[in-house]
Amino acid sequence: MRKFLTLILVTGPLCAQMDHSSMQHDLSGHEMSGHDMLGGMVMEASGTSFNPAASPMNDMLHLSAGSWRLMLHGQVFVGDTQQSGPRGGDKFASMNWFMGEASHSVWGGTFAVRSMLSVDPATVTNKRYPELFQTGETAQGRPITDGQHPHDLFMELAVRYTHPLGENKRFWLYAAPVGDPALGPVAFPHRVSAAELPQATLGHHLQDSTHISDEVVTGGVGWGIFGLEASGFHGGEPDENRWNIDHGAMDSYSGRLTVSPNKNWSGQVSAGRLTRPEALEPGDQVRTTASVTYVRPYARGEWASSVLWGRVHKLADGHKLNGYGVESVARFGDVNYLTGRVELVDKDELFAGQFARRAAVPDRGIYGGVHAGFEFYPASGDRAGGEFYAVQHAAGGSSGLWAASGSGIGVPANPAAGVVGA
Ligand SMILES: [Cu+2]
Repeated sequence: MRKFLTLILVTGPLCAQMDHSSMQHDLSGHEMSGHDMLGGMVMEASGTSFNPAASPMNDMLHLSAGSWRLMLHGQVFVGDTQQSGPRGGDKFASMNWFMGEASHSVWGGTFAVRSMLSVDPATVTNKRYPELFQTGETAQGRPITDGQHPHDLFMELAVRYTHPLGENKRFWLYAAPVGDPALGPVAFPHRVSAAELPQATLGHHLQDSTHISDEVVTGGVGWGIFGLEASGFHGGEPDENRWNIDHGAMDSYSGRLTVSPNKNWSGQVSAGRLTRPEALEPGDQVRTTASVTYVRPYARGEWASSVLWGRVHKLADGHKLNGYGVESVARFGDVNYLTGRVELVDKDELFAGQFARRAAVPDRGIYGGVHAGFEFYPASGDRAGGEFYAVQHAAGGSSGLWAASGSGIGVPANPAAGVVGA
């Protein structure tokens, strides 16, 4: 039994709430039924993925410039994580992203240009932050274990065109030198149910890690409550240089079926074939994911939850990894949050030699993580927060148990204190 402490991450949705009236107008002008959500601009989180229509939008900034509509959105998390011990580490870091989208009516449809940026490469030093049992991608030329890589400066650079096809139907085209193909749930940084949990899911590389891919082209059709999409993209994960835009052949493909029966629910199943996703690992992967997200608004808040599953089949040796997760965030009293996540994830590169021997020795290791946190904004507008973080694993032979507890203390000076909850 090993103990460590996590004290982490106080955040500010770096957003304002101006000009809510234009938003209201759009929402009230339409019956927000399934077909309006599918492909609808307001619902899109990253790439062409959807959060349910009932997701809170009070932290987006909507403006207009002439006949263009502008939408700005962003989040900044700053904090210190302490996961001391042989596998862990401590770090002061910031995770953040900023998104801007401009849209315009063209030929009876909507044309949109979007950019999403992150300064993670500067604010997460040495190319990783500690996260016990996390794996995926590389830092300093070696596979990352017990850590998470920062996101790229250019998370998304994309154009999209959405066009109605008569009653209840529409199609959309999306093209992005850097963007999010139709594979997986809404990526965790943008998923409504993970809105106050900046740490990556342990299942990230089994579920939604393609959210930053190169050379993405997606075509989709929406029909009633259903959306069906297909994408081509470059399968290789972003390289370690997080400041540039990578390039590669469009060598991978995916498809996704989204169902949004009403404004509260959205679910998806998707599958893709990825060519050489991991820089240091041979072989291609087939990835399959499914997820359901539910958002329930109530007076002065809402409750958002997701159930997630992702599976990677490594074609080089037939190895299969599954990751399951449940996460939830409840906002209450306008500005307070309670959030948590529980995961159970197969890992194959946590221990020396595990990757090499896994073909001969079936390793059904199960690794789980629990993230839980709370945030309160006292009347001053400062934000107090904390996170409880616990992980444990039980792997055949090399088993161990980690238990963790942490507690947060108030951290003042939310940079957006003046506008949050306005
Ligand atoms: Cu990611």
